[in-house]
Amino acid sequence: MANYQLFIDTGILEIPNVVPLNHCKEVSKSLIDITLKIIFQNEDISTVPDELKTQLLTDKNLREKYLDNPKCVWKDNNPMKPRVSKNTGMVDIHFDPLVKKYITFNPIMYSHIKTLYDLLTNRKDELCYKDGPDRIGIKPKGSVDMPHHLDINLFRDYPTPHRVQAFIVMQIDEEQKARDSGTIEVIKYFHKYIHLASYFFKGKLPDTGSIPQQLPKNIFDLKALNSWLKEVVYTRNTDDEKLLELIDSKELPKERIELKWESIGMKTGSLFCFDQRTPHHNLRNKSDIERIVTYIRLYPHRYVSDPSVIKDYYLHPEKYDTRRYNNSEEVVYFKNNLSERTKVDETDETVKKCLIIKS
Ligand SMILES: O=C(O)CCC(=O)C(=O)O
Ligand SMILES: [Fe+2]
Repeated sequence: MANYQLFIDTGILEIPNVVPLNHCKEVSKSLIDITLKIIFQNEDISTVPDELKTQLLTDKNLREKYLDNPKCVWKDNNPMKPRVSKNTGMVDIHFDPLVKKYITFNPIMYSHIKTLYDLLTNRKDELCYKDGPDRIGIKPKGSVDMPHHLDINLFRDYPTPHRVQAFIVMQIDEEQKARDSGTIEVIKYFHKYIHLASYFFKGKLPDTGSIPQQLPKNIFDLKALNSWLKEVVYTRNTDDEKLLELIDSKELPKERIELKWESIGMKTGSLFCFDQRTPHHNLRNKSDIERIVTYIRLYPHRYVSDPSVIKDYYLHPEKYDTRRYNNSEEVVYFKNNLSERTKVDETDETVKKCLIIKS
């Protein structure tokens, strides 16, 4: 059994062997194929050696060597509009048939994430895809660090429940140093101190209200935060009534925990979950093996205001501008057989829960 308590304590949890390796391999191949097809549909990439093809996404020299239009990786040939970002690696593929088959409605994955929500909220609830199916991520060699961020805003009310953010690793170089493998880097235990961090960074970090909130390393200074926690918070060395109240408002770890960025070495087939209050970003990749993940955004049913649209996101994505399905390159590329791609088995128990299909 997975050590769910570790998630509550540290804010992160890796659960290995959620998807068998042969399925991960099939999915990875399919995701690479589709991404290359969509991005390079007007180019002939047959002469590019197979092991270099995904590096066309990150390597300008390679594109100049092999492509008629090396700028085709950008929308409108504009480098400010990358079709696959070199730092996030996120690709707008939502309806890959193998992802649907092995990942999106995977009952084991579902049950782990449900257990975490139940523990977090102290209630029991089924889960669903409130915003439709999520994207995938591909980071080939040459990808760079994603900006440090939080997917909530430090200075605003956080949505409740805190989302259990999750992805499953389809492919990663397990031999490569984590720092150079494309994996995620996080600050464990941050969720225990987030209310204090919010106080500490007020007036230091720009308060724009935007989500994700960027945490530039020079301003989001962990060394300064750690010293303040040590010298002011844990010793209660302050006359500030508001701060004292804040310190007492939540139970802090008895011994102060030094907050630091940590890259998380991971295994193919693992489900990785992190508390939404955890700062994170994925990393550069120096390996020949692409880091490929499938993101999962499940929410408890009771946070859905209109259950009738959930099923529709999946079955009629072309109707929805909201998640950019309507204009997504995937939906446009497959418009003639989109229903084939998005069709689901409405009798499957996990599909029913995830899409709130009433029997
Ligand atoms: O790819 C990752 O490791 C994390 C990406 C990310 O920022 C997220 O899932 O919110
Ligand atoms: Fe994120």
